[in-house]
Amino acid sequence: MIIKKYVAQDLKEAMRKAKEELGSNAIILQTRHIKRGGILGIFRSPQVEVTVAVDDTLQVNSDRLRQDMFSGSADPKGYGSTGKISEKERMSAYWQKDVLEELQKMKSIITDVKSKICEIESIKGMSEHAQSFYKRLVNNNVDAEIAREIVNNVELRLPESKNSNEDWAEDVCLYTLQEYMSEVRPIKIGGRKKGNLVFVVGPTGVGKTTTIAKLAANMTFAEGKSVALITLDTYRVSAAQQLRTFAEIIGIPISVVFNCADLKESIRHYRDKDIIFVDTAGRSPYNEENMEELRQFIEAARPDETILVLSVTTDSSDLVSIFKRFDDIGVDKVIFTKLDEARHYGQILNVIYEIRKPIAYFTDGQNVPDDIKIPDPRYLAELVLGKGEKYCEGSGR
Ligand SMILES: Nc1nc2c(ncn2[C@@H]2O[C@H](COP(=O)(O)OP(=O)(O)OP(=O)(O)O)[C@@H](O)[C@H]2O)c(=O)[nH]1
Ligand SMILES: [Mg+2]
Repeated sequence: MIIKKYVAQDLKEAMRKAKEELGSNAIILQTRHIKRGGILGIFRSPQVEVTVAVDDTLQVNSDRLRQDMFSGSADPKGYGSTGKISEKERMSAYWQKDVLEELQKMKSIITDVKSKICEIESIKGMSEHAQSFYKRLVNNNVDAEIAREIVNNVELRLPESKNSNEDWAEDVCLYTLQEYMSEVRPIKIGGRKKGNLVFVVGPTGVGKTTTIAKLAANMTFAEGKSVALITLDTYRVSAAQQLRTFAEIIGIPISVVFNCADLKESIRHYRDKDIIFVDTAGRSPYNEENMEELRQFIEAARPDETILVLSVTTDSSDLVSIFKRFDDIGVDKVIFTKLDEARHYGQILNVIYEIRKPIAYFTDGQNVPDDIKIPDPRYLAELVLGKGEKYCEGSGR
């Protein structure tokens, strides 16, 4: 293993230097900003120092080895302790790398084939309908095990005599799917309780602010409720401005708060409103500091509900792990966004199956306030089964 440091004006330049010397297999171990030059620290220009490593026995110079082999260079310099390597060593390094790559590919093919065989085995004895539903569910991103459980239930509900009726079988499948996603709980504000506090949390860019604008507009205009907004997103100037613009258009008050004391004060200030939405900064759920800060805001505010916004364009397993991180601070329900940007919807079922939380809404476009809906379980079931052309090109959405 060769480990070297390179200093340059920026990372790109430092990596260019490293790759020029060590080849394209150089791996970055560490990067840091350093200050160099200048008198008494004045006029110092920041530079970047990268520490890179390469495996000098095999990978490092494989590109050069290839070049040498094809160019027929008999005596390349700079390899091994003697500064030279023999033709035999070169050939061996070259083939070792290729063989390893091939083995890796074969391993992944075998894993795929194994899981396909398991799949076929597990649905072999089932009716044609059940097998076809299984394929449809898996093709729509439903996790294979969940799909198997669902078609098992469908199979149990399909009496022999009705087995041949395709429409009826599909209805049974949709009904079964519906049961898995039946818990729909939009925000309810009624009665005499005022100052209902709703925190909207989630990773970056999933549509938190836009969704709050849609909800606030609908509650104000369609339901005649009094709404106030608070934003904790003070990290980007444009973020607070984005919500402020929505608030101005809707004609509702908004506060931008920087700390827990201000937050409590704003909540007190809006205590006579029917509902107060708190917009939070989109932060990585894997950043402990971010999550701790959010936890402190939530502990200070003690919201009536905390809603996690998840985009269906995110992979199922990521959605579940995002949920788990946010659930540390307590999540009551979820909103799925960007349904219009997805082509398969099995991830909705996968996530709900795993997290067992109600769905409050889904959103299917950028238009405020129209593109938000209270989910109908039947409709969700149809999406998950890949029925219809809900959001596909040419469907007018
Ligand atoms: N296609 C589509 N775009 C959406 C939807 N909801 C929001 N967006 C868009 O997604 C982008 C990000 O939306 P924001 O509301 O700013 O997302 P955010 O979660 O508040 O982002 P941060 O505050 O930066 O974390 C914007 O361009 C929105 O118009 C949706 O349902 N469908
Ligand atoms: Mg936002």
